[in-house]
Amino acid sequence: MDTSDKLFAAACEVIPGGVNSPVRAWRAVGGSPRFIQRAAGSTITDADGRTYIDYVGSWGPMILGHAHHAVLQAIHRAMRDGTSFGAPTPREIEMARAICAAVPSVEKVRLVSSGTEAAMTALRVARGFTGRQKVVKFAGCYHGHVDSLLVRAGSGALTLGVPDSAGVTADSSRHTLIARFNDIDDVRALFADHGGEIAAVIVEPIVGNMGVVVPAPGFLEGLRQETAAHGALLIFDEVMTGFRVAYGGAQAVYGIRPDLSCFGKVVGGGLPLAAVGGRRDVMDVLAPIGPVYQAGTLSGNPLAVAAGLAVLEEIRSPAVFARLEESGRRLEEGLRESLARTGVRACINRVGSMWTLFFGVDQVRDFDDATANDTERFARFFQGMLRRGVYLPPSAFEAAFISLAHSDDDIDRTIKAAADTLAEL
Ligand code: KE4
Repeated sequence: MDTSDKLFAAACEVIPGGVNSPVRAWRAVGGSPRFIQRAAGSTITDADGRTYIDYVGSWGPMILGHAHHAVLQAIHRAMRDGTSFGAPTPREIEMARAICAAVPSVEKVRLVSSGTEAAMTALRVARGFTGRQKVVKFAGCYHGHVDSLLVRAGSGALTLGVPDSAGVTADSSRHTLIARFNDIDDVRALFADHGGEIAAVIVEPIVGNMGVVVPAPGFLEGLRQETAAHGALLIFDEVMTGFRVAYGGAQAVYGIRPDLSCFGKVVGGGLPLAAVGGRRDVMDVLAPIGPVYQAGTLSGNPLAVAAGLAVLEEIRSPAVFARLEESGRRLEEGLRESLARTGVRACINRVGSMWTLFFGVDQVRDFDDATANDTERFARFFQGMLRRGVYLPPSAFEAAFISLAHSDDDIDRTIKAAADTLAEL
């Protein structure tokens, strides 16, 4: 047994499943998870001293790479003044202004501590603003572990093969309507049946939680038109895509103006910070000025805001996203060449620095396509890559992430490891 195995056994004694978030348990890929000791730049090092090129990046936050000097300095400087006050601070204004400046559809922002909180708040705001109860989500999209959204969810819920969760009462999910991603007729049918009752449609504009699935041409525009026509709000869950696929998020890439947006991951620089923001008139329903209650002891935490601001400062230049796109393009090209050479049936979906390799299918456009992928073969690929020093997301239903710290040599080594692994699949 190596150190990670021993640590996992010990963890399982006192932590359910040995992890604090299910997807980390490697249930879908076999073996026991590597316990990580430290990380720097594009690499992580486990408790046995093995170093890997990291494509999880803490599930998205590490766009600069791990332990970036600007982020560490910002945290260190902030922590000397204290860690949390439970009172407003000047930096929270800076962060709210930075998000509003980056995302034109956002006029006001509420900072929270997780993407789940952001999505939960967005739903409550939409229901409070419209006075309606129903929400539309898409099979395979994941918006955190909000009861009413843990229905046909993606990410860890899909990874474990239980898109619906025990403990979610029929009452809390009966106002949740499910549509197929990329099927605007499905959405139109729901509005035809429930139009006046639907408070909002919530969507990952580029899905990361089925693995990466991109919106079909016209789909997001269709959602915008349908929601506007029926007085429902459009919520973009950009927890993963915000500040990841572009500085202005997926809404900048596709030119759509949602009513509310959720952010997380990158915006917190790896510390617990997320946000919900949008139209001024909609956000003003929030307490203390409006009737919709929402609160958080650590909301806008000074260290998390300092870390997030440091990241936003580092990624504001368009050259950053050009670099991420170039790294992503090179990796995709190399993987495609390896797939062609080995004749392994698979497809790659990628937007900028977020990507997924799906085995056993030729294209993945929605939940049905994604769930047809060969998860057994993915598990073997994952283990083969791990043996060759490449650490991928331990699930076929997740996005992998490239950071600015991934060098050309990292990309080349990843392609080589993939070529060797595919050859033995
Ligand atoms: P958190 O509550 O985990 O901060 O955010 C929930 C969330 C909301 N919306 C989207 C689009 C998300 O991707 C997430 C969280 N993503 C998963 C990975 N796909 C987090 C990893 C985990 O669950 O451990």
